Amino acid sequence: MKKVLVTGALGQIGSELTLKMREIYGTDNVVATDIRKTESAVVQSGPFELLDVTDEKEMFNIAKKHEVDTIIHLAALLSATAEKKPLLAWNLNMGGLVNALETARELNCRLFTPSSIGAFGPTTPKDCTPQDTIQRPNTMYGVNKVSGELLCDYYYHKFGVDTRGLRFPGLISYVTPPGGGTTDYAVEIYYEAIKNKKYTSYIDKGTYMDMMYMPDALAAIMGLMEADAAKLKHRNSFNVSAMSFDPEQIAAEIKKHIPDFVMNYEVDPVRQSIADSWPNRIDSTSAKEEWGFKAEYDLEKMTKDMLVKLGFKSLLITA
Ligand code: AKB
Repeated sequence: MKKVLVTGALGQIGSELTLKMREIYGTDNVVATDIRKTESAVVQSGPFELLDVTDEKEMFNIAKKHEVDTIIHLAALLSATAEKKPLLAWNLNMGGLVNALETARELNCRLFTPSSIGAFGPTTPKDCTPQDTIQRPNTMYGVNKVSGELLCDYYYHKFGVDTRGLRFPGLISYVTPPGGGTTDYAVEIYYEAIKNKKYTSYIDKGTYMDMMYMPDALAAIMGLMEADAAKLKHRNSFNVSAMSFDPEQIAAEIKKHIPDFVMNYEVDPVRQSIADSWPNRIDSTSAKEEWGFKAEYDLEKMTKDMLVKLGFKSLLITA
């Protein structure tokens, strides 16, 4: 990766990945784009262009102007929003991806785009979910993710575009909050624990989902994009997970630092049914074997770091 274009650069992954890549590849070599412009570090610290990813011509022109060799296509709606606005999700998630793939084909770029645990469905094996398995999701987000995986493989086989992807679990970060996802509770809980010492979970006890701390997710994207193509048996997309927990377990971990933290439940049927259709824990063996994926953070280490980074000062943490 010498010169990179990032779409959705002000979103949850993009806002951290852009800054990290600017540190590694050089500020001018990472061009951030988003549909909106803010006063954020991403906009201030390097090249930035306004881009609606459904505008193919504009995407092509920006990529050509900056002579990029890699596209990190992140702009998309997450699962809960996609379920509320399925047609918008189809148009944005699939339209944006087709435009990114076409731009990559025409300009001979590599392309990364995230898939998700949402690419699995109720008939997928729930535990130790294999890399290659049944994918019949019953959500619009899942339909987008499976179609995206297939389309990226198609562009690789048909046109030789170097497409690569990861099936991300819920991503947890103290920098930019996610929006419209099913796993967002695992981020909100830390903010509420510090602010109010209580949290009402919209996901029920006993609902296990895969999760990952953002530093591991950023390392995974760059690790996969730098991996030797000859070693990749899979491309779109690799299972990657760092931990799996249910709301009771994350609450218990927070309680170790904030003993009077209280967890309540008010289950949201839409997000609960999405969560119920996803695996409990996926198997990341192919990612480990083919390009050396590894995660540094488990629930305990992540919780300590999240609380410290969000400004919580605890004797238990510093002891
Ligand atoms: C979501 O909840 O929609 C995302 C995901 C797991 O893809 N965080």
